[in-house]
Amino acid sequence: MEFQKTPGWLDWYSGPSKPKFKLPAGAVDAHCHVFGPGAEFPYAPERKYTPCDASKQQLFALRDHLGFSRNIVVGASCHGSDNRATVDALLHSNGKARGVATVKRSVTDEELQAMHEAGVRGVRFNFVKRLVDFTPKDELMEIAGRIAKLGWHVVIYFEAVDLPELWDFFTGLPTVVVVDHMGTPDVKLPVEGPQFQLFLKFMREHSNVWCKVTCPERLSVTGAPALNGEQNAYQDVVPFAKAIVDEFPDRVLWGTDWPHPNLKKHMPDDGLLVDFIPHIATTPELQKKLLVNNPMRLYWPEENV
Ligand code: 0GY
Repeated sequence: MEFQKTPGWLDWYSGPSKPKFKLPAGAVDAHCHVFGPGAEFPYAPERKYTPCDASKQQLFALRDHLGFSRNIVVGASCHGSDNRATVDALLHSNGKARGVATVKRSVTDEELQAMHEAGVRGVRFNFVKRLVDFTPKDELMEIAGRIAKLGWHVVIYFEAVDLPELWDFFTGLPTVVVVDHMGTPDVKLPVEGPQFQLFLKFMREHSNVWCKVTCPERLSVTGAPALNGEQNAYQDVVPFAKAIVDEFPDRVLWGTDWPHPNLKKHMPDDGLLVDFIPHIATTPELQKKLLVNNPMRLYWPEENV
C-alpha cells in the first residue's frame, strides 16, 4: 500500500553527528519507534498522521552509530493497536530490543503471551488528543489488570494541563507507571510553579511512578543547537529534566524518540540530543542509573544489572 506522509511533517535526520558525550557501556535508548515501512506494515486507518517510513534496520544503525547497546521500541499511534511492526523489530534485534505495545480490551491472553515472548514488557495509554481517540478508563483499567499479571508496566503519555483530571486514574494503576516526556511541562512556566510542582508531587507521593526525561526538542521554546549554539541547546528544558533526575535518580529513563513524529519546525540531530544528557544527568553515577541500571531493571530484570 502507498502512503503519503502528512504535509509539513519533517523527515528524520539522516546524517546524525557522532556524539561528543560517550555513553556508558550497556546504555539503553528507552524511547524510540519504528514506522512501517508502510508497504510491509500498513499504518492504521484510525491514525491522526502518516509518518515517513523508519525501519528497524535504520533504528539499529542509529543505535550503533550513537553508541547505545539496546532499544525500547514504543508502538506509535500511527500503527493504532497493530503491534506487528514493533514485534517484528524486537524479533530481529538479537535480543537487543524490548518493547511497549498498544492494545485494546479485545486482545486475547494468547496474543499477550506471544508479545511477551517477543519482548514486550509494557502497554502505552495515550491521552494526547491530537494523537488518539478517547478510550474509556474502565477499558484501560481492565487492560492494566491483565498486563500486571505478566509483570508488565503502563506507559502514560498526556498533556501537563490534563494531569489533575487524570490523577485518580493514574494513581489507581496497579503496575509501575512510566510517564512519557516528563508529563510535557510548559517550559515557559517556572520550575517552582504549580504545573511542574504538581508533577513532582505525583512522583514524590507514588513510588511506582517513573519518568522519561526525554524530548527536549519537543518541549523547548528557546530552541535547538543550530539556532542557539550547542552549549545552549534546549537550555530552557534543562532545569525541569535536571530536577527530576536529581530527585528521582532511580526512576528515570532516557531515549532519543527517533524518528521524532510530528515535528514540523525543527528535526533534531540525534547525536546532539545525546550531548544533551550530561546537562541533565551531571555525574557519571547519575548517567549510569539513567542510561543503564534503570532501563535494565525495568526491561531486562533477569540480567540483574
Ligand atoms: C512520541 C511523541 C509523539 C507521538 C507519538 O505515538 C505517537 O504517535 O508518541 C508526539 O507526537 O508527541 O513519543 O513519539
